[in-house]
Amino acid sequence: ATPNPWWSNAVVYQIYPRSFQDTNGDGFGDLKGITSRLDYLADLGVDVLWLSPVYRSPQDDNGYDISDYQDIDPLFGTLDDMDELLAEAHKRGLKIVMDLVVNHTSDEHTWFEASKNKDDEHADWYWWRPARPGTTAGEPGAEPNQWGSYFGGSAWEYCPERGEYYLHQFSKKQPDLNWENPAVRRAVYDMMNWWLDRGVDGFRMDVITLISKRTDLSGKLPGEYGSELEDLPVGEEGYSDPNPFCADGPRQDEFLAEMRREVFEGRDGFLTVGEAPGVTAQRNEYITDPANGELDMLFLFEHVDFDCEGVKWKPLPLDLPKLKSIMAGYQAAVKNAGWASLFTGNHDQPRVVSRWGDDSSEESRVRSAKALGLMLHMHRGTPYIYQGEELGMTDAHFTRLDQYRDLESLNAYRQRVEEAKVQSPESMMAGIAARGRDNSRTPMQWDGSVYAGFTAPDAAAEPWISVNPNHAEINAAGEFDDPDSVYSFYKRLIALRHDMPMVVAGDWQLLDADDAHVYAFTRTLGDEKLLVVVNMSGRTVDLPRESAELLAVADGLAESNVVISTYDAAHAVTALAGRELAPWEGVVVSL
Ligand code: TEU
Ligand code: CA
Repeated sequence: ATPNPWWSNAVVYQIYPRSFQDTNGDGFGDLKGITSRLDYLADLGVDVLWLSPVYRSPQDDNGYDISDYQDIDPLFGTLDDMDELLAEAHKRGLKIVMDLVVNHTSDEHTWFEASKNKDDEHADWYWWRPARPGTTAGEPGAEPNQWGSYFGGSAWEYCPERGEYYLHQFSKKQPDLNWENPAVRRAVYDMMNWWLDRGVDGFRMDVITLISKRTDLSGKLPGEYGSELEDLPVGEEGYSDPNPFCADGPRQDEFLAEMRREVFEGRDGFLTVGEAPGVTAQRNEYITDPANGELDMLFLFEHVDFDCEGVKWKPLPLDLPKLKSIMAGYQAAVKNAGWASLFTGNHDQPRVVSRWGDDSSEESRVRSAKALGLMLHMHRGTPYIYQGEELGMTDAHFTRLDQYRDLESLNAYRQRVEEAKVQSPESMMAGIAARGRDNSRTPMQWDGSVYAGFTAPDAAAEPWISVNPNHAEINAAGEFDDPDSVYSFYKRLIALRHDMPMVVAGDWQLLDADDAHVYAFTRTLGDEKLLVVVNMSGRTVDLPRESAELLAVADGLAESNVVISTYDAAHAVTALAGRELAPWEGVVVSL
């Protein structure tokens, strides 16, 4: 078998630059801010930093709308600042992975400006389509098909200069690139090589599994006038979902294999992770199997999409057996080939301690943050830590619409409450409070000062989004030297992955799948076995049957058997001897 690639025992830390550290007092995080915090990240023990986009952008979708892939937006600094960050990170043994957003560009990219002219060489770089026959271009109902945008409204925007519509699965300022056009692919690969030659260590690839769209033999998209599939089902907001026709499309493998050849061949020490909404665990194995030369790993989304009533704005409480079955599917799919990413948080998700833990008291917040971290990091795969997760940072708990910044939430409120009238204001505000993306975008909490040390107390401008008031109790300064802090616990989890081959390579096997409160599984490597049991609730619970039976065969457990636990080792031994777990008690024991 191929030797374990370097990233199989790495831990990746995601930085959302806009909210990480501001050094020039404009209320926005910047590259110099990241450089100033590298010692903190090196101390935490992570190996790779993934930066959300810092390229030139109108910031319509906070940088996921790129207008120049080979320049840094002045909001974050300059290319020199980027070069300094790369040098300083590499000095500390930290790798830097950039966010590659090439399913779409900004509508302010020169490629898109040029594409508005049908005679330009860029005319076919995007998805342009005429109005439906028999309609008036620009009028409602004239759109080429019924697709809706992830960010509300139609996925088609009329461009008067060209007299046609362009496709945008995301905001109207994010036109989809036409990957069927080899010139587009060439331009993307050249840009990627430019960054890798500059010292970047790889890419997180934004919705890279949406780049191959399903069309019929005549090149018509589903739902287009005259296409084989004309009438698409429409949802409660009056649009149809583009995902089934764009996720993991017919040329997905071809494009990823071509990218691997054209960009990564001959290089080493890099990491590629593809964001893959709508891709199944089985396809994860194929796409990440090194034999197929595509990507090193994927982000799958079933585990962060299931706890709602079909739409994220109608959240449901955690159904633990359902989560366990999804995670078991992920693990089973890469048992023999391929690799898994492990995440519960990122800049698009709410904070996991608020979503699946309990942030209602300091005690339950700290315990549940540790339990959730232990649960995730003891799986087989590469863990991703989202900035602030290592501190146990919580959701924003905003109460007013004007506190939110994210166009996804603001558009959804207007679309669902005011236009389609499919959700009440109260229900929608509760949904945004529980699942809005701004929950994870409040400034990083460095200390207890007025803006949490994210920006100076006398900064010229307020932070772009409110600092969470609980930064007085939850901040890095207060946790750094506290052995019982969430920060110190994450440090130990990260060290385990570096020090215990079992944690990296051990087979994963779920136990007690149906238990509604305990997440239990084993890791096995040769004749070594670890038992992981996590009480994912705030009540004392009995150990479920299979876990208890496994413990019974192990003679008396001693504290030396406890690898890590969310209480202390003595508490763990007593609890397991009593076949019970205290609230949010997570224990890893070697049997
Ligand atoms: O996210 C893609 C995506 O699927 C998101 O729409 C996310 O799943 C959803 O918002 C959760 O409700 C990527 C980026 O991570 C996101 O920040 C961008 O807004 C999006 O692509 C467009 O670039
Ligand atoms: Ca700044």
